[in-house]
Amino acid sequence: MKIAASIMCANQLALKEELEKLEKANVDILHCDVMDGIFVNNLAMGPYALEYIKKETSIPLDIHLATIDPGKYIEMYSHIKPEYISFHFEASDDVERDIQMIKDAGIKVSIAISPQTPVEVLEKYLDKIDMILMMTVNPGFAGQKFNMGVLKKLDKLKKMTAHMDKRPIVEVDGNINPDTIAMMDRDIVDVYVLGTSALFREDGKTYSEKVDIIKSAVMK
Ligand code: S6P
Ligand code: MG
Repeated sequence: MKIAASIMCANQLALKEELEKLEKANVDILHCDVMDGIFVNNLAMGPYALEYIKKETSIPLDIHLATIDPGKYIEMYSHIKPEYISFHFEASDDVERDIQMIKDAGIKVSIAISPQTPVEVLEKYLDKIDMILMMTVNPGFAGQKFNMGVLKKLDKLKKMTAHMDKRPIVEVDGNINPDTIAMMDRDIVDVYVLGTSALFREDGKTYSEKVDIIKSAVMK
């Protein structure tokens, strides 16, 4: 199990302190949303911001491109050298090419799918990718409600990958908290992205305490 923190949800005026607190809380991955105002109705995290973040932290980055034209953004962000780049299946007009572009940059490949996209679209790419980003809310905004339809998709994905010696890891993103974790089959989920609902809302607890709460919810 790995814990990722969605850095778009952190206090953008205190990013340095936020990164220190996330490191102290042993967060495994920094999930970085990139939004273009077209694929989703929001804007987030340009390359300059991510360059500073990459320099400042030892936590590996996972860049989530919620954009049209993935190839353009893969080119724009590859020099940051994240561990993973996820592009949206729905946005790609050539999935094989986008996979190859990420591989050629020496970065691990992930395909993201929105809640309404059937998981079967990933079938022919399963042995070519390192991660699947299963969106549990519509991409675009923090603070949304968990999409229950994704539970069945996770079950299907478990069956689809059961025969594989080494399946891609699975990351869930959107309204991840102890209640939604309890509903998921945790055998198929490897990375939990925490945003406003489990980590960044102020409630008097430290990030370490909140990460521990999530870890024990996963273990239950
Ligand atoms: C949503 C984005 C996510 C959010 C995160 C927010 O478009 O891809 O990464 O930042 O899911 O978490 P929460 O708990 O506010 O839904
Ligand atoms: Mg995301």
